[in-house]
Amino acid sequence: MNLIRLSFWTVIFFFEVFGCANAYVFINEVELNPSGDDDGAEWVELYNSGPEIMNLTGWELQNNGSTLLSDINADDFYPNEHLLIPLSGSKLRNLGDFVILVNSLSIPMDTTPDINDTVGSSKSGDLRTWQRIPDGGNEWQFVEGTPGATNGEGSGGAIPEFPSFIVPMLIVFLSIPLAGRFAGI
Ligand SMILES: [Ca+2]
Ligand SMILES: [Ca+2]
Repeated sequence: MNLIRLSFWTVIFFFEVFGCANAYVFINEVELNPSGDDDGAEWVELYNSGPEIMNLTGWELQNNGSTLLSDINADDFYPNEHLLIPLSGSKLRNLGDFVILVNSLSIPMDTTPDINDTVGSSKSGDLRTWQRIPDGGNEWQFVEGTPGATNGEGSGGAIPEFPSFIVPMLIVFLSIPLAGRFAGI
C-alpha cells in the first residue's frame, strides 16, 4: 500500500513540476512592433496543440525582466485553437525582448527566443511578426502576421521538442524498486 501511495504522489509531483498537462500550450506568434503606433496595438497569440481543452485561468504573459504583459484568464482553450491576446499600452521592446508564458502556479510553460523588430521607427513598423511555423513548431520566422489564425502549412498536432511526460514516467518507474527497498517491501 505504501508503495502505491508513494508512486501516486510521485506522479502528481512530477506532473506539477514539469507541467505535463500544460505542455501543449505555446506562444505561437508575437507582434512587438505593429504598423503605426505601438501603443495598444501589440499582441501575442497562443496555440493549443494538445488534445484537451485547457483552462488558462490565472495564467499570464511576462516579458524580459518578468514584467507582467497581460493576464490571460481563458477557461476554455480548445485544441487547435489560436487565442489572440491584445496588450494594453506599449510593453514590448522592439529590440532585445522576449515573451514568457507562466501558468497559475507561476511555472514558466513556454518562452520565445530573443526577438527583434526594428523596422522603421517606433511608430512605423510593418505587418510582419515573429511566429512559429508550423503552429507550435520549433522554428521561428519573421513573416507577415496571421493574428488569431494558423501560421501556415503543416499546422496542427505539433509536439514539443521533447515529450516531457517521458521524464516523470521514467523517474516513477525507476523509483519503484528504490521505494520498495526503503519501505522494506
Ligand atoms: Ca513595441
Ligand atoms: Ca497566427
